[in-house]
Amino acid sequence: MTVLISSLRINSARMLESFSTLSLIGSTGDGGVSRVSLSESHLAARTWFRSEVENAGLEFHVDSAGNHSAILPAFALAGEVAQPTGEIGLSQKPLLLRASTLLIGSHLDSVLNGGRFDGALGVVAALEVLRIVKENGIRLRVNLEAIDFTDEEGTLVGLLGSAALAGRLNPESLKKPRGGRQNLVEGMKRAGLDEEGIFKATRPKDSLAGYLELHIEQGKRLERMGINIGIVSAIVGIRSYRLSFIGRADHAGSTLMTDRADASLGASAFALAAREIVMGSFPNCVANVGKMDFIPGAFNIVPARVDLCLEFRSPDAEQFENLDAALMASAKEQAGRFGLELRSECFEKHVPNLMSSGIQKTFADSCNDLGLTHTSFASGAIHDGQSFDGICPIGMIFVPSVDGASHAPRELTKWDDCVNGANVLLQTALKLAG
Ligand code: HGY
Ligand code: MN
Ligand code: MN
Repeated sequence: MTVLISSLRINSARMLESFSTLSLIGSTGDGGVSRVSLSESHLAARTWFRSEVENAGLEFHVDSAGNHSAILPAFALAGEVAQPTGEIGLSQKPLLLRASTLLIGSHLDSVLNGGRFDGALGVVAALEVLRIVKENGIRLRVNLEAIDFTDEEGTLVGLLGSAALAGRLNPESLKKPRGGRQNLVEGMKRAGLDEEGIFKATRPKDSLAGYLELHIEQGKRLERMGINIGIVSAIVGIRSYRLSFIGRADHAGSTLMTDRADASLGASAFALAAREIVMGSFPNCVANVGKMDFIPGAFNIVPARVDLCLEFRSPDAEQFENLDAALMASAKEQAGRFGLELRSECFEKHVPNLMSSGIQKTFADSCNDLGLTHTSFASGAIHDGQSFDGICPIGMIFVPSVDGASHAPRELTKWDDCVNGANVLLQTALKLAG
């Protein structure tokens, strides 16, 4: 039976069943999920993933960074002399060539009380692509690998699994992870991982043919424009700091306002100043103060210290440095204004990355073949593909987010849009791997 490859489509009902089952794992009951990296619910999702892979008759693999994969090995093309890998004689079985691998991935971990589509859609779609290729007996020159990367969200480190696989993990980022060293150690223990093993997950650079990812947009652009598919042109760079504004604990009642070294004032003034700086001088960047811990933290004690979690992002490397300098200068200024000491700790930095123009074109061809409208823009969220920049071609597509919502239980993408994205992923993987 010859299969017209361009006519192949994913099995929507099967993918929906997978996605719906996955959405129950770590469900917060309000449409969202909470599956923070290496938590029990995240590990339960990985157990589910393994059963899906094995039930689909695909090879299961987990590496020493905890990345979970389904693998569909490459097949020797008829008449091609293959180097058998350990098989005696020229068996009729397809030979597993020492081929390179096209990775199709995303992540099963979520942010705390997040949405059920962020990452999860990309993993179930990747799995569905391998199922379709397998059940149609399509022979590809490369291995196809659907992969769920460890700690994409940075609850512990950030892009941990993909950076480890790419050989780009900075040892410092595990020594001083943005999610806290103790949390990382406990997570690794729950998952049966160890630091040394994580660094051993590196793959040979020439073993990767490329990286593709389907993801929800997590913004309003596609919905506003009424367009089916976003072809990602670039992914922003990201930097995170912990800033500590240090004052002095005092009695909240008997200490004159003029006598206080109130840490809350410096931290609060900085949060407002950061917004002004970005909106005033860096309009295509963003900054976020996602957490402030007041220490000791009581009604009647003037805050001695406030630890503030700052994250900022830029699509442009040079502008990034200027934004970093402007924000740090402002933090110093606000600390000085209220007689506070400032301490800063910088966590992992990811530079902005361009997506492969070749893959962008192949995505566009697939959209056209499928009669889907498409546009191209940079991603304001970071993604695992950044770990592979300069190692293999990387490409991403987005599908619309209803009201742009994400990292919240109201995160939603219409199922037809999910199916559109998965079909573009399937057709593009076949074009690139064929
Ligand atoms: O934060 C992000 O950009 C992504 O969702 N990890
Ligand atoms: Mn994501
Ligand atoms: Mn996310």
